[in-house]
Amino acid sequence: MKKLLVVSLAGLLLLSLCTSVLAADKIKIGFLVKQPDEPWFQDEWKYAQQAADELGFELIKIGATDGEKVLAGIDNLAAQQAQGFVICTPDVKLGPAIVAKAQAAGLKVMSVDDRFVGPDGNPMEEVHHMGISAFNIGKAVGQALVDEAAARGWDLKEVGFLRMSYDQLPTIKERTDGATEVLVGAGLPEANIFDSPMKVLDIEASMNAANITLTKHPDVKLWVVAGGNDSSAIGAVRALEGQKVPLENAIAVGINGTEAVAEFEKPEPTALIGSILLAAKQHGYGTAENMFKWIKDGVEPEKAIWTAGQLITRENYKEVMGLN
Ligand code: FCA
Repeated sequence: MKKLLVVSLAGLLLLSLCTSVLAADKIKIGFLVKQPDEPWFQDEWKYAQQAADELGFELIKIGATDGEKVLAGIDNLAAQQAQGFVICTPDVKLGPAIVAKAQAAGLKVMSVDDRFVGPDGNPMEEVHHMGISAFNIGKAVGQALVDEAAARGWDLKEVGFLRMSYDQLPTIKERTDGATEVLVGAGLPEANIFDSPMKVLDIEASMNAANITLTKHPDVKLWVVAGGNDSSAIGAVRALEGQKVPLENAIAVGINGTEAVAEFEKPEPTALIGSILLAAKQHGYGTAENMFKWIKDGVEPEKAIWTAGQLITRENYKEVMGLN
């Protein structure tokens, strides 16, 4: 009996030793995002978690809304013995500080969505990155606006362009630049571009910026709206509604797709007629998987990966997104 007890105790000990070794061996990867409340980032986390579950690593999600939280988050990852992290930084100028801190802690780092900017103002090309083809996606927004304006029989010379800009972030500037190029190319006069700088990238800031522009230009009757993402377009749509601009006089197209879906699901249409749906799975699952393989097998990810988008509208979003 005593022998049996000793043997089974030894067995238990071995088992617990094995599981703790296994737990210690499990690769840990951080995923830091700048706006954890935005549906886009919730999607990235969701897909990164899917990668963790399927590939067998531990994902540590950190909402990093400012520089302090980013640096504390990296400390936290180091304390938990993580081996690397993927980050969409709240400020691209933090790039050098993030890299230095990651190196000091022996953590691998990859950026997603917003590319780090170095002290010289140029993108930090040495840091592995996955981002969207921002200028082309902006052009797709411009084209969707031009097509809808044509379908409504509008003369672009009479149309005002609510440009919801956020020029301090290069990926966003490229998007609004792309939309602008197409609109101007199609005949929208430069004088009709009403730049509406946003203080932050959310719906409220977009609404505030659009309200300032709309109040200054009560003479403009027809409006097109483009911005860096869905929130930037949706806030302006709310401002147009608030200023009683009729639905048939306003056309807005967003980017991301995630927030646009909530607009499309409303029983009554709004001025947001479309959005460029981005590849959230690639950005969430793909970056986490790349980081995992880099840590586990030493397979270095591609230095820069640029993803595409696809126009979704109230009519086709369910089909395109497989929501049927
Ligand atoms: C930026 C924007 C997000 C999303 C992402 C791909 O980070 O803030 O909304 O568009 O690029």
